[in-house]
Amino acid sequence: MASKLNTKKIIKQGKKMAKKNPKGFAILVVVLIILIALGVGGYFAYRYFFPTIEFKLNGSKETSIALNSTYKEKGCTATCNGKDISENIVTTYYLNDEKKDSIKTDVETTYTVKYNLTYQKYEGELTRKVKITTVDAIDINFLELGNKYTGDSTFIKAGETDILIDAGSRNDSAKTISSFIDTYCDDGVLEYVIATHAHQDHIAGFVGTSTATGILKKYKIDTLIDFALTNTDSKVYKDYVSLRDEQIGKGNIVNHYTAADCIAGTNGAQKVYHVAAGITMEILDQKFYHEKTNDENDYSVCALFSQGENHYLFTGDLEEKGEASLVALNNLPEVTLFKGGHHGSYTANTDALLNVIKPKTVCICCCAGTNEYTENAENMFPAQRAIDRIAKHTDKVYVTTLMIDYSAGKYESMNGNINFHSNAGLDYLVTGSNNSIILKETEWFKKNRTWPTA
Ligand SMILES: [Ca+2]
Ligand SMILES: [Zn+2]
Repeated sequence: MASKLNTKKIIKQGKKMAKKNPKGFAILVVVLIILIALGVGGYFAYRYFFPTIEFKLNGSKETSIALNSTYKEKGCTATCNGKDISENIVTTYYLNDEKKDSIKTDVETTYTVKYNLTYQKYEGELTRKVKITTVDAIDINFLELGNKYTGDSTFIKAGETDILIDAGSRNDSAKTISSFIDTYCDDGVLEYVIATHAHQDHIAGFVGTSTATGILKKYKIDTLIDFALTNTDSKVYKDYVSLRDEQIGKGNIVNHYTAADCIAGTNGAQKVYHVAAGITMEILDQKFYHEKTNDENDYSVCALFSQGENHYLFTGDLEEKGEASLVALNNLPEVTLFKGGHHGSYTANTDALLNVIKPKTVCICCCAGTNEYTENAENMFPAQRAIDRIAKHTDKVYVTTLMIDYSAGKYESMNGNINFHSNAGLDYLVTGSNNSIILKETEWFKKNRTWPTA
C-alpha cells in the first residue's frame, strides 16, 4: 500500500534532524545536491553521446521520394535533440542489399533506403523501406532551320535519350539541326527518330547535302519510325528512302518500323516505348496509316509523350480529316504541350482536336507571315482562324521564326529555338533563344492578327 507523501511531515522531521545532528544533516544535503547534479549532467551527457534523432518523411511523399535532390529538398526533415539537422543527412540507396548511386525506375518499387547521418561527432543511420517512382526531366526543342523555308524539326532529350521528330526544311538544314543536336547528344546515337511524312519540309535534313551531312548518315539510329503511306515520288523522298535503306544495310539504323507496324506490333515494333524513367512515347493510331488519301499531310505519324501526369502531343502536318480520325481512334488526354498542327495552318488545329486536348502551351514551327504557300495574309502561318481556335484554350503560344521578306530570303528569329523544359513533369518552363514573348504580345501579331475577345 502506497502511503501519501506528507511534505509538512518531512520538513518537520528534517528540522528535528538538523537540530539533533547539524553536521550529518549538512552532509546529507550536499550528497543530495551532488546526486541531482550527476543525474542532470548524466542526462545531458547521455543525450550528447546517444542523441535522439528523429526523421520525418514529408507526409504523402513517404511513398514517392523525388531523387536527385538533398534530403531537405525532398521535403523531409531530421532533428537531433530537437535541432534541425536535415542538411547533414546523406542518403544511400540499396536494392536487395546492393548499393546504388541513384535509383531510376518508372515502376513503383520498394527500396531499402539508408539515411547516413553525420552530425558533430555522431554517425548513425536509419533504414526504412520506401516506395519510389522516379521521373526524368525532359527538354523539347522546336528548332529554327537556317533558311527562309517553313519546316519542322523537334529535338527531344528525355533523361539520357535523344529523340528527333522530323528534319526539315531543306537539305542544308541538316547542318543547323545537327549542330543543335550536338549540344545535347554526346554519344553520336539518336535512340529514336520519327519522320512524320514525306514532304521535304520534314525529311530533307535527313538526306543532307555534300557539305551538310544528312541526319540519317551523321548519327547512328537505334529506332527509326516513319510514315506508312505516301503518294509522292519526289526526288527528296527517293533520296530519303535510298539513304535510309543504305543505312539499314550498314547497320547504322538498327530498327526501322512504320507507324502501322507500331500500331499492329509487327516486326518487333511497339506502340509504346519507355524512353526514360517515367517517360513514354506512344505512337497514336489514325486511319491514314492504313488507307490512302489525296492529302499527303494526313499520312503524318502522331506521337504522344507522357511524363508523369503531363502529356505532349505531336501531330506533324495532320489536317482536318486526320485530326478527326486521331480523336476517334485514341483516348486523348488533355495536354500540357501541343506542337501547333501543320505550322499553324487553319486547315489543321480544328476544334474537334483542340476541344479534347485543351492545350496549355502551343509551339508553332513556321516563319510567321510567310507568303511561301499563300498570298492571302489571313491564311499565312500562323493563320488567323487557327489562332481563333487555339485562343479558346491558351494564350501561351510561341512561334520559332519571323519572315521579313520571302523573295529576298530575309527572316529573323521570333522566339527563336523554343525550349520547353519540365523537371519530373511537375512544372514547366518555355524559353525562346531570342525571347520568350508570347505570340499575342509580339509586334508582328499586333500588326497582322487579332486576339479574339472572350
Ligand atoms: Ca544518345
Ligand atoms: Zn510541313
